[in-house]
Amino acid sequence: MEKVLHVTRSIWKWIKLKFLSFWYFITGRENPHTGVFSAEGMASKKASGTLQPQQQVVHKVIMVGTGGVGKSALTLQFMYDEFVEEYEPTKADSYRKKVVLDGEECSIDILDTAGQEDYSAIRDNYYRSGEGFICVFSILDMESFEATNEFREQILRVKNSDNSVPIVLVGNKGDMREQRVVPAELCRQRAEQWGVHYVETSAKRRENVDKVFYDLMREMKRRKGGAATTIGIDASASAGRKKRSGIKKHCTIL
Ligand SMILES: Nc1nc2c(ncn2[C@@H]2O[C@H](COP(=O)(O)OP(=O)(O)OP(=O)(O)O)[C@@H](O)[C@H]2O)c(=O)[nH]1
Ligand SMILES: [Mg+2]
Repeated sequence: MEKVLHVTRSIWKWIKLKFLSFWYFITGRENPHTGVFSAEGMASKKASGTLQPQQQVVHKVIMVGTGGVGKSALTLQFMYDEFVEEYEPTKADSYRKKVVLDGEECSIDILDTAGQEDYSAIRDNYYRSGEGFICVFSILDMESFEATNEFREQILRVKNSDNSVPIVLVGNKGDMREQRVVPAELCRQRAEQWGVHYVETSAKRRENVDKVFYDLMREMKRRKGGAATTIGIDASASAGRKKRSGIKKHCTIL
């Protein structure tokens, strides 16, 4: 008898849960048991501009610059606190990390692109999806510095913008400053000309790495205002997972 009662209670509980899930789905209300919104509910919340915890803001960042300047090294330091000495040219790698930006939890998507010339034709497609760009050169390589102008022009062209795309100019390999060939003054001038921040980094020593990403995210957040990109519930769980598959003038020297 007790067994029959137990089975009946379980079936009743199951029917109740299914009914409630269906109810929350069709009304678009938050299910207090799961914290999950229906798709419709999410859309209306997004339109009203109030982001719930499950709908995190995502900042989409793209690493650009010529081959060998340290785009991957900076990305890997930011993601995993590790420095890779060996040079392995990138084709395209994407990463996602949950971060707390000025007290607010959000996510950053990083697309680490290929600097080598062979891949230049596919850059347009990548740039289209970017909201902010980290334009990297090596302070040991004048050509890589010169090339930053072309990267910026391509970004502005693809984004159909005059100069309102968030960009940070980064001079990397700061740990080898005694061998520098790009004068710091020239870097500052270029950043001033572009109206962006200039930061000198060392991916090897993890100097100013976080600053680059956080400065850019702040700028992106400021410009996005209410129209933030959001991700759904399932994507927000992928913290730290590698998914292989008018600006103030500012300068930071180490
Ligand atoms: N000393 C020093 N070496 C660095 C630094 N950053 C990167 N490197 C080295 O420079 C080489 C190239 O670095 P990558 O990060 O692979 O360069 P990349 O810009 O991603 O190159 P592509 O993927 O071809 O576009 C590697 O051997 C790194 O170890 C740095 O801050 N200091
Ligand atoms: Mg790379």
